[in-house]
Order: sequence, then C-alpha cells, then structure tokens
Amino acid sequence: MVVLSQQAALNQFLLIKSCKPTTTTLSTQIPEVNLFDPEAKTLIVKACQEFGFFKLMNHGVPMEFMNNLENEALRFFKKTQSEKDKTGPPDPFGYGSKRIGFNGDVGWVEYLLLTTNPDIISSKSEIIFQQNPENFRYAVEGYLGAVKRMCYEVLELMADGLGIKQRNVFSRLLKDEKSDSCFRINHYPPCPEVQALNIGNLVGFGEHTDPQIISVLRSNSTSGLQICLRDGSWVSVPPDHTSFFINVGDTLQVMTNGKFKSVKHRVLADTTKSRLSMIYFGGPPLSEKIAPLPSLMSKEEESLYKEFTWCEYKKAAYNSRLSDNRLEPFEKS
Ligand code: GA4
Repeated sequence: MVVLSQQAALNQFLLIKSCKPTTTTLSTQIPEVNLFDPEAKTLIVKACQEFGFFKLMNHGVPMEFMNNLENEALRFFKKTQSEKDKTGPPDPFGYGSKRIGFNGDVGWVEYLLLTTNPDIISSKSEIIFQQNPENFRYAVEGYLGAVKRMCYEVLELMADGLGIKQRNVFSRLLKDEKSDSCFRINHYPPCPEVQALNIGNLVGFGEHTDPQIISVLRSNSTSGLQICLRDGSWVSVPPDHTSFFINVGDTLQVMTNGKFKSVKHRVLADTTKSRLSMIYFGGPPLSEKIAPLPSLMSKEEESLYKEFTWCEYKKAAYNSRLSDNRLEPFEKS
C-alpha cells in the first residue's frame, strides 16, 4: 500500500523507462577544451558545430569561488520548506520547487533563479539576498564575476575561431549593461524510492534547449546531466566539479545561421546522491535584433530564420513547454 502510494506520487514526474534506449555510449567522448591550449579556438568551434557542447578545463575560475557558492547554496536548500517558500514562487525569479516555468512542466528539482542584471528590478532576487546571510550574496557575486570573465573569453575565442574580425561580436551582448542574463542554482535531491520500486529513472529537469546565447554550467560530482546527440541518442556526461560545461543556446544557433547547434539536454535524478548545479545563462539585451551574422554567411547563403528581437523570443519561450522546439516558429519555411 505504502509502496503503491509512493509510486503514484512519483508518477506525476516523468519516468524514463526504456522506450528509447538511454545510451551511455562509451565511444562518445564529450569534447574537452583547455582554455590555454593554443588550439582552443579551433576546438571550441568544432565542438559547437558537432555537439553544441563541451567541457572546459584550465578555465582560470578559482575553485574557492565554486566551493564557497556550493556551500552557501547547500545551506539554503537545507532550510525548512516554509523558509524556502518565503522566496518563491518564481516569477520567473525566486525559489521554485518541482514546477518549472509556467506551463505545467515538473521535475524532481528545487532551484533558485536570479537575474544577473542589477538594473532589472526583481524583488524576489533582492528578497533572496536579504533573507540569507551576507555571505550568500558575496558568494554569488564572486562566482559570477569570475564566470562572466571566463565566458567572455570563450565567446571571443569562438568569434576568432569562426574567422570573424570583430572579436567581441558575441561577448559584447553579455557585457552590455542591459544584457538579459540570469543565473540558476539547481538542487536535485536523491530519490531512493525509484530504485526500490524499479520504475526507471526520475527526470530532474526535462529535455530542453536553452533559449539564450550560451550557458555555463558547473556541478558537484553527482552525475545526471545528459546531452542528446544528432542521431537522437542520449549520452551521460561524466561529472567533473573542477570543470565547466558550456552549452550553445538557441540564440547562438540563429546568429551562426545553424552552424552551431543548440544542444538538447536533460538531467536525471540520482537514487543516492544529491546533485547541485549552477548555471549562468548569457543573454542579449531585450531590444537586440537576433539574426545570422552577415560575416558568417557566404554570398548565396540565405538566413534560415525570420528576424526577431530577444524580447520576442523570450516571450515565446516563456509561453512554451520545456521540450518544445522553440525555434521552429522562427524558421523560414
Ligand atoms: C531553460 C533555460 C533556463 O533554465 C531558463 C528556463 C525557464 C524557467 O525555468 O523559467 C524556462 C526554460 C528555460 C525554457 C522554456 C520555458 C522557460 C521554463 C520553461 C518551460 C531560466 C530559461 O531562460 O529558459
């Protein structure tokens, strides 16, 4: 009886059984880039074209910043549910539990979503800082400062690697004081019941692509992240708490006229260990027109997309379900 009700409670979350085999293809090596490698720009471009994803090592972000924030975040998630709920629900910023977005998506996850732009008045982001020890704010600021600098460098190498003269063609959008970027800390509690009940894998965060330009993820050493390859198979990404994982977002796919692919990814909850990840989503200013860069198009090449502003795209994204193909309505037929 107890077992049945547990199973019923878990059934509301997506359980991945074995419909489409979840591949842990050992032969599929996740591309790795050492930021100080003289070949870094070439390797970044190759990884973004083939996977839309790569692991970044030797990135220059001090471990201290990562550990500090991880500790502060764990302190937050250890609070009682009613304490945490005081900073929710996310609108879209704030604390959220199980519900993702506004259109019925759920996952085995709790999270904090913050804006990284001090000009965007988000009372929830401010409440989160006020209701936590000052160390929390310092930890977020320290971490984001270092991650943003590293991210600008990655975007500049990308432009260079693509042969674009204007090295800051992507990074300027994130450096802009009106950049609409955000930051997310996800906590995936372990779920021993799914193993006991033998009912498959519990989805922590369902499959989706990120709408922004680029996403920079760091997690603790618990596995769960999977990326979808071009052939539709899923590959587990071995965790590495000392490295970052970089995702191409939808906006970068458009700016490169499809040369870079925004990567579909998801997170499965672990049965025994909790996973903590922090993701910086670098987005352009709301008014920015998003279109393929002319410098990346050959003479006869046509844009695959209708022109739109980031504000329009973001609005459409927030009206979509997680697994929707958000770019489709913006593709030229
Ligand atoms: C995916 C990337 C970021 O986490 C996020 C997410 C956002 C949210 O959690 O509120 C969205 C999702 C993300 C895409 C589609 C919409 C909006 C949930 C959702 C169902 C913060 C973002 O920018 O887009």
